[in-house]
Formats: sequence, structure tokens, C-alpha cells
Amino acid sequence: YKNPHYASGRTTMVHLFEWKWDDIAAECERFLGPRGFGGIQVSPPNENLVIWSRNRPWWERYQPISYRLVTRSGNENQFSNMVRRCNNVGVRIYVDAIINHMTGTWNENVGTGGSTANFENWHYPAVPYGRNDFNWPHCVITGSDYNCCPDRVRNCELSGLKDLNQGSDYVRQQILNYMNRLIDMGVAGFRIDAAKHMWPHDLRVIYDRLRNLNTAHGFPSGARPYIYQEVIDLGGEAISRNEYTPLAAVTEFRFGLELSQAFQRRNQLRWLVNWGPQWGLLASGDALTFIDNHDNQRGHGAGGNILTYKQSRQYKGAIAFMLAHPYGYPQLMSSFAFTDTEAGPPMNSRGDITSPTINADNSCGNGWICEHRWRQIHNMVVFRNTAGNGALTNWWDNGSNQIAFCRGNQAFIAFNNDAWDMDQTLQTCLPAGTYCDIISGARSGNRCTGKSIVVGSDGRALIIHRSNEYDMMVAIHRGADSRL
Ligand code: LM2
Ligand code: CA
Repeated sequence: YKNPHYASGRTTMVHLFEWKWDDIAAECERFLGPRGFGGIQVSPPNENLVIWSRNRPWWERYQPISYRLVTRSGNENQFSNMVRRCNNVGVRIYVDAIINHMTGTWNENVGTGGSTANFENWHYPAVPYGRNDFNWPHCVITGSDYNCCPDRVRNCELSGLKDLNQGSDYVRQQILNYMNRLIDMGVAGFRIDAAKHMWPHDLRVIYDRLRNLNTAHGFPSGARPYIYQEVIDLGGEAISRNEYTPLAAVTEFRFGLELSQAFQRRNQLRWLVNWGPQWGLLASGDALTFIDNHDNQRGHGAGGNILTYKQSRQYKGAIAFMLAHPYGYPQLMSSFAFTDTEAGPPMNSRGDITSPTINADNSCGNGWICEHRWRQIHNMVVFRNTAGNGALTNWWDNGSNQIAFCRGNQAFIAFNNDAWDMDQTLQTCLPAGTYCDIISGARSGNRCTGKSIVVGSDGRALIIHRSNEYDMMVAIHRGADSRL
């Protein structure tokens, strides 16, 4: 369950948070496929409670009312078309699976597909679930439970959301029907929402009963879905991520926290010389890595001071480091603009999500940030693909916040996060030639639209990078779009 089954040569997925299925299909064909993205995490595709009393917050999608595939992102047909069109251009789909719970209790009780629920009787007729399918007697998780009481964290309600009993064979079967239907449609795997709130032995039973990936969508025969379990473990809780790594991959929340610190100069970049398990991070193959996610970019979930699109210079630095460094399986965040931390995606007065528009410079409009379309970010996806499994070599630092390293003899990157200029001749590990920096620009025909870097026959290059430049890094690689 730890292999994302990316198409050959691809390495990176992006979370298209709250995007519509038709828009995602188009984005696969016009941008993500051609630019080497490996996959997409999509918002939960199953029917959720409509919450007008809070003006359709983003988090209504974390309140399932059934497993019918109808949400503000689209219906079942649109979903399966998206999966097919994305797989056709080499981009995999990963589903955010909400299987710990159903809705909370609200004064509204109609779902995005018109299904209803009867909260007093724990009745979700569109599944159907009834009172016997939930943990009983009902209790609500409190802050101190995380320190003392794994059984309460798993059997009580997470913020009042009705807590399913995954120990029940009937419940397992409803969940499996849902997940296996998605596998048949061609999805490549799942984010397991709130995995910490479910018993590892129950999850194991569910994973083992999932079907193999659909060979008609280009997966090898016998391929198991990629599963990354959302377990927030910043240390010190009664439940450890190590209970989940024997099952499948795990979201590595310490990764974005530490890099956010370092790129905000609360820690020096030179300490990243041994970035990875020596920092207390998971084994590389177990880690789904990211800087921010849909929760912590807006102060939900855990961990403060996470870099987001709002501090773009530092954010691009942290993302570039994530993509340049061989550790982990990276995921990019692609956001809609927000100030209100509860607000849902751009929508019209009927509550329909309004699509992103695409500007001439590739950026998005209509309230969508589209970090994945920022040149510095999507060019680094190609950098990572080009670097492949090349080892990290020739680490250099100035004893402070200037660092540089090679990836095999495929790629080279240098960062200057100091308040003074960098002026240094460094080993790039690349063959002699003139390379276009893919951060300040790109190659266009036989010239660079940004900086160019000349590598000598000894592999060395003079790297001058001023502290006041627009971005804090330069990056070059042997891909056709970097070498003149
Ligand atoms: C997750 N991971 O474990 C998601 O990443 C996270 O986004 C979800 O919380 C959470 N688990 C449940 O799937 C979000 C949001 C919460 C929100 C829930 C449910 O962060 O604030 O809770 O979705 O929509 C909301 C209200 C809360 C209320 C609850 C139940 O904010 O005040 O609690 O609904 O109705 C009474
Ligand atoms: Ca639970």
C-alpha cells in the first residue's frame, strides 16, 4: 500500500482542494499531464451534508451523509470521466476517504445529492446505517483524551461527528463497497481521513479486502492501492504514527512544520544537511510529505506557523527544498484564496462552486490560487522527475542560510535565505554547458527567459544570488527544458 503507482518518471501529487471534476479533467489534459505531475488528491467525492447555516463552509465535505458520488464537485458520471481522462494523460487520482464518521447533529439534514438523515435515530437511510453501526454509548473526544486514552480517541466522536464502528462487519462492507467502486473506476489510492481515530486492526481488515487497481486504466496486474493515513503525530500523544506505518504510508506532519520554521529563519538552513529520519521523520518510503495541507493552512488540525501561499517567497523556498530533496513522497497544496478560515470555495448564490479561470501567464483567477501553476513550483516538479533516484551529493553550506546540493549528475539547486549576497563557485555535478535557471524563468528556444548558469568542464559554476532577489533559490537540471 506504499507505492503510489505513478506513471513512469513521475513523482509528485497535488491536492486540488474543492475543485470540480470537470475542471480537474481539463487541468489534467492541458497542464498536469504535459508538465509531469504524477497525481491528484481530490476532495471527498461522496455525498455530504449541505450546511447553509454556515454559508457552505469547506468543512461540510467532512460530514458524509451517504456514499453516493454526488457533491458540489460533480456527480458519478463526471467523477468517472475525470478519472479516465486523467489516467489517459498519466495522472493518477487519489480519493480523500472519510470513513471514521458521518455527520454531526445539525438543524439541516439534506445532502448534496438530496439524501436525508435522521440524527436523533442515527439513521442514514441512503447507506443505510442505523444506531447499531456506531460506537456506543456515544461520547465526545476531549483534548486530554489524546494524552491518556487511545480507546476514547478511537471510539468517541471527533468534534461531534457520529462515530462509525469499523469493528462491525456490516460497516466494513459498506465502506468497502464505496472504496472498491472507486478502484473499479480507476482511482489509484486513498487518503484515510482521521486514521488516528480508527483502530489499526480494523483498518488492516479493510485494506486487505480492497480490490487490486484496475488494469484497464494502465495499472500493473496485482497492484494494490496507495494508502496514506492521516495521523497527526507531533510527538507526545498516546497514539503514535508507528502504529500505522506497518499498514500503509502516513502523512508526515513534522515535515512541513520543521521546513516552515527553517524557511522563516527560525532555524538555519545548514542544519538540513541530515534532513530525514535523523530529524525524527518517518522512513522515507512511509512518508507522504507536504508543507501545508487544507487544515493547517487555515489553523485547523495541528501545528501553528505553517508556511502557505500567503508568505509566497518563503513558501516557494520550502516547496523547492521539498521537491529537490530525495526524502519522501511529496504532495503540493493548491488553494482557493481565503481570509475567513471557515469559508468555502468561490461559489455563486445557489452555492455552486465557480470554476477557476486561467490567465495568459498560466496563473488562475476567480478566487483560485493554483500554487501548482506557479512557475517556481511546477518547474520544480520537473526537476524532481529529472533527478529521479539520483543521490543527494556535494552538500555545501556557508554555516548559515546558504545551502546547495546536487542530485546525482542530473540536477543542482542553491538557496540563499541569508540577509547577505551569495557569491560562490560550487560543484554542480552537471556536464559542461549553459543552463537556464528554472526558478527565475525557463528555456525559450535557444535562450533563457530568466538567469543562465554556465557550468565548466570541471562541473563547477559561479553562483551569484543576491539576498534581495525575487526568489531565494536557483535550480538547473539536465532536462530538455533547462539545458541550452
Ligand atoms: C480531518 N482529519 O482527520 C480533516 O482533515 C478535517 O478537515 C476534518 O475537520 C476532520 N478530520 C473531520 O473529518 C473539518 C473541520 C472541522 C469540522 C469538520 C466536520 O476542521 O472544524 O467540524 O471538518 O465538518 C465542524 C464544526 C464543528 C462541529 C462539527 C460537527 O467546525 O464545530 O462540532 O462540524 O458538526 C460540533
Ligand atoms: Ca472512531
